[in-house]
Amino acid sequence: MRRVCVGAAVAAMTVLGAAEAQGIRVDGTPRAMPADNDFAGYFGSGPSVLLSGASLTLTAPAQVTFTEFGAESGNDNAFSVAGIGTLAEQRDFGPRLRSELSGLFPPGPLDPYLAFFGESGLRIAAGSPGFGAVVPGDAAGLHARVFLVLDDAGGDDGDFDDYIIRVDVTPAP
Ligand SMILES: [Ca+2]
Ligand SMILES: [Ca+2]
Ligand SMILES: [Ca+2]
Repeated sequence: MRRVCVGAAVAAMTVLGAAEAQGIRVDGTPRAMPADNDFAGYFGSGPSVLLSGASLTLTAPAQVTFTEFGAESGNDNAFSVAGIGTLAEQRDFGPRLRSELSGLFPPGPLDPYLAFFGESGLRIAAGSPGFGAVVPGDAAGLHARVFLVLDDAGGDDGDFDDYIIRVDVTPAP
């Protein structure tokens, strides 16, 4: 009887192990969190890392949800997911969860789908300098949640808090 229980526990651990391979990888240039990033205390309880020029990759098919988290700019910034829709900055600070976009994505680069839009419609695509991400302290790992953080002037003041989108990744149903 005991052996059966151990077997069940091992099976459960195997399932968890498989789930851990699911996630999002973020590449970019690590930099210190700017002192004037007004959201620095809201990115989660553990240590986190800011990456500029962020580039996102999915390791497995996933449901990815993009939720408007906050904004500091007071500008008309926006965030677009190609084929799904656009979130428009609501010009209040947050943090709070507001409108969201969600879709099923294949494994591979997410960059072709993602862009912020700054003042005058300036497009700030994934991988470009003003497109940042805040990830948990183990930046090189796979993540279930990251934050996309815009510097809407493309590096003008470098505070990366002008428009913030929370990204949540769950296994494809
Ligand atoms: Ca700021
Ligand atoms: Ca800025
Ligand atoms: Ca700002």
